[in-house]
Amino acid sequence: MINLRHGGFENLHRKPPYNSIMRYGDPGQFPGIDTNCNNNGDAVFTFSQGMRAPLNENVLNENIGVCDNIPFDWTGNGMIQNPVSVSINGDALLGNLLDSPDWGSLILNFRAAGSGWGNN
Ligand SMILES: [Ca+2]
Ligand SMILES: [Ca+2]
Ligand SMILES: [Ca+2]
Repeated sequence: MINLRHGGFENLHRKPPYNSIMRYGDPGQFPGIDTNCNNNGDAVFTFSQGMRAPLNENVLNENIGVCDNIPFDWTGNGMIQNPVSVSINGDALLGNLLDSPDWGSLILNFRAAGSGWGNN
């Protein structure tokens, strides 16, 4: 069993900074995580390291994109702008979208090793 929700520490979906197979959509569960900061999956299936900067949907800077200062057109209008206000996770709300360090939250539920061995 793993102790993760689809936004990592929360149930908020489709957060671009949250780069994990736990995330719905692309990047995320089926396309894999984004390894080159273009916000599309690259067929790498792993968990988030929690190292991406938050994205505040009220004041997004398209010049710096989702990581590595690679521009991303969040508003989809063909122009790289700063600032823009737009919801980028598929809901109608503007909020601060946070990455989440999955590896620290993973709980691996091993059975007690060796139980029943050599003592019957
Ligand atoms: Ca990518
Ligand atoms: Ca734009
Ligand atoms: Ca939103």
